[in-house]
Amino acid sequence: MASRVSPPERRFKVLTPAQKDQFHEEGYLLVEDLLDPVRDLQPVLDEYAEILDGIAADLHRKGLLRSTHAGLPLVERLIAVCSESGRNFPQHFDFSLPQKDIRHDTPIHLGPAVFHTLANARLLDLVEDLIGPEIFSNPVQHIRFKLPERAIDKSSPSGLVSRIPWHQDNGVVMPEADEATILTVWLPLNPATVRNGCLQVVPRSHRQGITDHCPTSVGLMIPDRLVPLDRAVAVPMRPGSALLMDQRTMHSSLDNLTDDEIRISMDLRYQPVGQPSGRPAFAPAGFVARSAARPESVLRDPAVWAARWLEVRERLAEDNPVFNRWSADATACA
Ligand SMILES: O=C(O)CCC(=O)C(=O)O
Repeated sequence: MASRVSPPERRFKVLTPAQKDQFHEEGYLLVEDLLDPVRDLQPVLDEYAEILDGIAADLHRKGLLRSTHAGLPLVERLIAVCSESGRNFPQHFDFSLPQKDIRHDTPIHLGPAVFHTLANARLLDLVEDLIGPEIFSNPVQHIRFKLPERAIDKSSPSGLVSRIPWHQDNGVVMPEADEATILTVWLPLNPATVRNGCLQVVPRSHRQGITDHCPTSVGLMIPDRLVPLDRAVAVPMRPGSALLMDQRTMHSSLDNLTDDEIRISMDLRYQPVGQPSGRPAFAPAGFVARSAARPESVLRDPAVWAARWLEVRERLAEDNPVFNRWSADATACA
């Protein structure tokens, strides 16, 4: 019987040569209006509205909420649920695992709408423009619901709900990926503004290698004195736009200074097939997202992706892998 091989993808160029040059020169590139917010992003928000529904019902049952706040739109409802319960739920929403204390029942959201965003054809066309036709979806990936200050649970800090300090993505993974090419694609699902905590980048900082990072409660941080802060540029964005970053570009996010907005974003990473992911503990959950050479290797089934993450969780609940190379005792952190 003939083997069933998927037809080759139709591919469209997204970037002009000038945009590619700009990316390589500056270490970042804003690509406006890449995706359609209604067609491409709303299904993800709908999936998260369902997750929140389950969280609210559970808290209400336990007597931790007076009402489930049903009927409120996603942002208003999440703020109401977090501020009234005094709790945040970053891990219930995230589509990756935490870097410590992984249990057999650690929450993780592995819905089809999230998978279809990771594998979005237009997004992959863009990625292909920079890294070529053999594309691996790196498992270092997150959704962040950046809450207003009043809704943050200060007893349980998380970089998924609060400001992220200066860092390079290359610094956040293990040295095995120092020579790899890992492209970060940052996607806001609603408007990212200077007031609600958009990203800021240091142009051309990708040219200087990896700077020392220090562990903090919300993730790894380059001490401010090692960051050329005078060159930092804030990058407000519309939903549907994409910010591309080199793995060595220094970036951080601003505080959410609003009272009633949540900045919602996905940060995704892609690299050429066959390179080390930088997070070996999660590597089996990465997948071939596009391949001209071996189209049959492309993962198309969200259920298989979800099952791989659950297998990784099973294994890591028994294991205690090392996730980072930096120590708080380093001279740079004093
Ligand atoms: O979304 C944020 O606030 C920070 C994201 C980030 O730093 C990253 O994707 O590496």
